[in-house]
Amino acid sequence: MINKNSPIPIYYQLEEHIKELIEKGELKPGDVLPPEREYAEKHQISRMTVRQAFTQLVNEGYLHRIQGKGTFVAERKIEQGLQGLTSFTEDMKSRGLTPGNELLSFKLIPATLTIASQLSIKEYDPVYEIKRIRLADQLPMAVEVNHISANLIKGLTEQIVNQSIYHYIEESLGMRIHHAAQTIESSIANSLEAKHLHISTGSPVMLIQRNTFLKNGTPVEFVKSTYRADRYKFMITMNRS
Ligand code: 16G
Repeated sequence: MINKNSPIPIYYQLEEHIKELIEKGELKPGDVLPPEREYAEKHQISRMTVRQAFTQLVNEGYLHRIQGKGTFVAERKIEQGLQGLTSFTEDMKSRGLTPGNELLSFKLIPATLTIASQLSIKEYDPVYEIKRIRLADQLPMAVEVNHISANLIKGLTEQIVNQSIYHYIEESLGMRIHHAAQTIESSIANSLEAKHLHISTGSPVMLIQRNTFLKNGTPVEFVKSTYRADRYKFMITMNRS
């Protein structure tokens, strides 16, 4: 497996070998890897080289280390396409995962100036503020804070937001969600986000902001989502015209 005469660096060969085992399913999420020392002895290479391969795999999200316990195979990341305007519920279902919500709070509040300008309404107009932990197969993926104009989207309840907001807007209200503008940036989890997402404070997260509109340009929602960076990646196909 390791060819010392190859011009390919040894740490890289080991890295590729471990990746292959993960991709073939011979190493599964949650499996512990043999200690660095064992790898080094088995392949007659230095511990430093093994460490370099492990570190690389940790950085790429294939492995994660737990202090004092060892190095484990990480959960596979969920890959989300960026082309379609979909809801969390739809995204999870299309992957064969069960979507879920943990409702943190559901309030009707007067719009602040910022929220009002995002939703093209007046300051103090009524707005639903919905804070949810979004789950996939019961595992927390994201913390999401939605702001929705109560005069536009009428009749939201805790029961509805515990399921799908998009489904309610389209199927019950018969409105058509048409387009959105979204930004994605990297950030680190604050202590509250970390608690909700079951990660340590300071772990990498992706901050996504979405403004969604009806066909005539009326804003439907202003949403901030914080996604676990170790569980999610975004994919886009591009054509050069
Ligand atoms: C997604 C959207 C969010 C939308 C929600 C509706 C992103 C980054 N955000 O989480 O803007 O409010 O879906 O989900 O994708 P629901 O219909 O399952 O409630």
